[in-house]
Amino acid sequence: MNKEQYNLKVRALRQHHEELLSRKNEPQPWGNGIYEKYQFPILTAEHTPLEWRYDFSEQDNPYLMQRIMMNAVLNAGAIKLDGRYLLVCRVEGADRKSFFAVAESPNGIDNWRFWDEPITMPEAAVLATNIYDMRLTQHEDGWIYGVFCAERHDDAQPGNLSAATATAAIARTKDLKTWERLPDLQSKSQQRNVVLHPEFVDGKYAFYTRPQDGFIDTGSGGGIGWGLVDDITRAVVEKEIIINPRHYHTIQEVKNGEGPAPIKTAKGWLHLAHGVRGTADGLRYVLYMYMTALDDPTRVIAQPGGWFLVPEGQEYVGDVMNVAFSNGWIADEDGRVLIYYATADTRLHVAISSIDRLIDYCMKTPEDGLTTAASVETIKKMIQKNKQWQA
Ligand code: M1P
Repeated sequence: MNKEQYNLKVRALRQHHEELLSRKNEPQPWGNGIYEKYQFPILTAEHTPLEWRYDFSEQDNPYLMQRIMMNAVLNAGAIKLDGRYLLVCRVEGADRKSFFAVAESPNGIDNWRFWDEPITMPEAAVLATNIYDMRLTQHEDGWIYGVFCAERHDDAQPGNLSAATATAAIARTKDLKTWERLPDLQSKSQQRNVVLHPEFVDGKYAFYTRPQDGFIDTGSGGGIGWGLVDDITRAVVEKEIIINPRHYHTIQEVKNGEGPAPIKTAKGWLHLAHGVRGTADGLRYVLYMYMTALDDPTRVIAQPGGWFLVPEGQEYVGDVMNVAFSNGWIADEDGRVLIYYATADTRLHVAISSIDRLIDYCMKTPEDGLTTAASVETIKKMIQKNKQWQA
């Protein structure tokens, strides 16, 4: 390739990338009335900056190869800051290491652009091998907190290369650029999917937890937990209660976990969570919702039965099939709620609803009666009610 050909190839590559980044995204027709999913994923490995992947020196990279490949963009924390829609994405490289990178959009839907460099997250006292799935909380103390999973090899099992531990790591920032790392949360068990509540409760910091016996298995961990912490700079959960339990033969039989920090509304706190069940084909991750009381965020006041959002069509396909996961949403000033969800641990999407619609969904969707008989009765009740509307 001569110099001219090389330059042409670089130009074509940049143009192709720009076309992907600036592609308009439209709502999918025929939704479910609860939210609108959008036509295209909003962020994929292909959206990451070319400068992260290509060495543009013709001398050092004469074949214009990707020198560092990216594997996925998924599970993002979300925040609207100074009018800007921002996602702290989990980006996974071809080397399986996840890192955090901020992507920004003018409307929260399309035209997402990563900031120039990934986040340099300061280390905790014990170095983590991998970090991922940040929940952002704009806390009333004035800080923006990022709580995320820190994964380390379990050195108590030296013969087992796959033995790992999961811990909730905590960092805080004012601008998503400079981060102060605080010590990891201490609790009796391993933790993943830990989320900081945005307000003080009884003068303390409050965390949604997800106690688990092992790195993957929740085991005796009964569901989404709750614990209070006196000092966020040395966060210790002494007492943990389960506020949203798992149940036999439901979408959250095997595991569940809080999604993003809950949204405060006039009718209560809106929660988005993921539920996991076993199938002959492995685990199925779906999203579900529940609401808790304004005066007591641990008291569930509504829980629609079944899932709220699942992978559909192409969304099923990817690195980890049959997974929908969310740890970020934005309650916009106009009442819209932008829900950022990942599918198959591969790519990120947006679905749009509103505070009013989500409250209506939570309060008026029948609960899971936990048996076939109860489900049939619920359906029959609606058929009966609808008789008055028939011609
Ligand atoms: O692979 C699906 C998800 O698995 C984990 O979630 P949980 O701890 O509930 O099993 C997380 O690693 C998450 O990142 C991942 O999307």
